[in-house]
Amino acid sequence: MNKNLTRRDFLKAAGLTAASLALPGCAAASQNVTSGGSRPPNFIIIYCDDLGYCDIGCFGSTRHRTPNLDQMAEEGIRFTSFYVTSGVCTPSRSSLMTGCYPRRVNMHQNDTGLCVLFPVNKKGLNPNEITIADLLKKQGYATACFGKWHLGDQPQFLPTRQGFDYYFGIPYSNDMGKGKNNNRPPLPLLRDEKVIEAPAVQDTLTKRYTEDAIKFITANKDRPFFIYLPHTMPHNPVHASEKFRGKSANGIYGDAVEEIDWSSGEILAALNKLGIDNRTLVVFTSDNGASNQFGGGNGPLRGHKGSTWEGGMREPCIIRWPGKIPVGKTCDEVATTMDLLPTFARLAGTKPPTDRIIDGKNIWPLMAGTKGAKSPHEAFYYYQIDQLQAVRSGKWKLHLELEAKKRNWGKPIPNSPLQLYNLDADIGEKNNVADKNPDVVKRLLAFAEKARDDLGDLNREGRNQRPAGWVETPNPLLFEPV
Ligand SMILES: [Ca+2]
Repeated sequence: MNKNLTRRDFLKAAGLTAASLALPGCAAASQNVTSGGSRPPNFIIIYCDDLGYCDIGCFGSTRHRTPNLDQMAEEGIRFTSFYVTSGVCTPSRSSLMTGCYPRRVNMHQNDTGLCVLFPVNKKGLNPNEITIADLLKKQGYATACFGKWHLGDQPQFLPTRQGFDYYFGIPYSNDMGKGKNNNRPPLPLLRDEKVIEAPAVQDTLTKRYTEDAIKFITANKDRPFFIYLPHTMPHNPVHASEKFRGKSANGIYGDAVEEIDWSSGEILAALNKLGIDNRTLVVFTSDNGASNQFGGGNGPLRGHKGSTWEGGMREPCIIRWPGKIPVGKTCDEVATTMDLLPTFARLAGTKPPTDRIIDGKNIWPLMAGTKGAKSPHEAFYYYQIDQLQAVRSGKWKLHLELEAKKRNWGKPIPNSPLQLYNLDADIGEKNNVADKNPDVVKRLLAFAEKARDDLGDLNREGRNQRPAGWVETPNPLLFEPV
């Protein structure tokens, strides 16, 4: 136990955190929010790691029991064309935090051109970017992140420097700890900026994130709060706590999904118990599609994690806010994780940053089920690392003709042809209808060229990219027992 966190340490740290939230500056900011008329809503984003499009009941899973998420969908709205901006963790997360495409904020690749950050990378999300947490904190929100960050493991890149009052979680993927063939540090579990356990005990991560999040919700029930809960699961190596292990019909992967369902139910129950259900907007989604190796499923979608097929980037999404969001609805308009920042900004009584380009749009009319509301995106871009591979506009998705189609791992695919799919009729991207729709192809190619100019492409800088954060001599995050 001495190597890990003791119960006493945990309580002590939680107590200090509660005290820090009660600082006079924080209280004053909170009063600013409440004195301006109606109180802004709380926000909770539950963000799974590698959960597939069809891994929960309300999105078609018949293997996983997810009664809490199914009920959440009945009490809210399901988005069925909801996108992340990358098929892998780091770039996808950079978009959720900043409301921008990964290339915009230069988080589309790591310091050596690989698709995600690794421990002790020089790169991280630039602290000058304005995250959702920065924006809401400025509005007087209490902000906390519980889970996997993956936007830089150096101190200046951690959640605590990116708008979060409090952090509890692992700084990168759970398969990036010390192994036989690497010199990486044992997988660190952090509270704020301090490693409190290494290697992190993964079986209980979902449970501990949940308990800590509920503690934070309870402590901040009387003021607006923003909780970002990026689960470590069901990313490989998949773990679940004792109560769930061996209980599902789909091995450890199903166990982990069912534990996430439990976790979501616990959080919704806490909101209800505290009487703040009606002033809390909760989003449930995933950072990218399921891998084809570990038990997850993307159902009718083609492809998987790490690709620009729908299976890599279209995610299950449920949004619930009793009394404000209609119950039991489905929205098939194109929406993205980038849209959460501008939408939350509006709901919190402020606006997104105006001194820089923000790619996300306010999708409140879609969330609110406004009759006739349409996607605010004339086009959506599918990048893989630094390469633009596809573009969607309305029901049409065009895969670009590529001499060498990049993959995250392994050699590029040579001579990938131009392909056009009607996603309304062909969600599985099976029937290439490019030949029959030359005008559509032309229109989507023009969007692609617009993206190349703005955001860049392989071997081409975009005119409106911003620099990532950079540290010349990064240090490993190590556990130092006192
Ligand atoms: Ca992921």
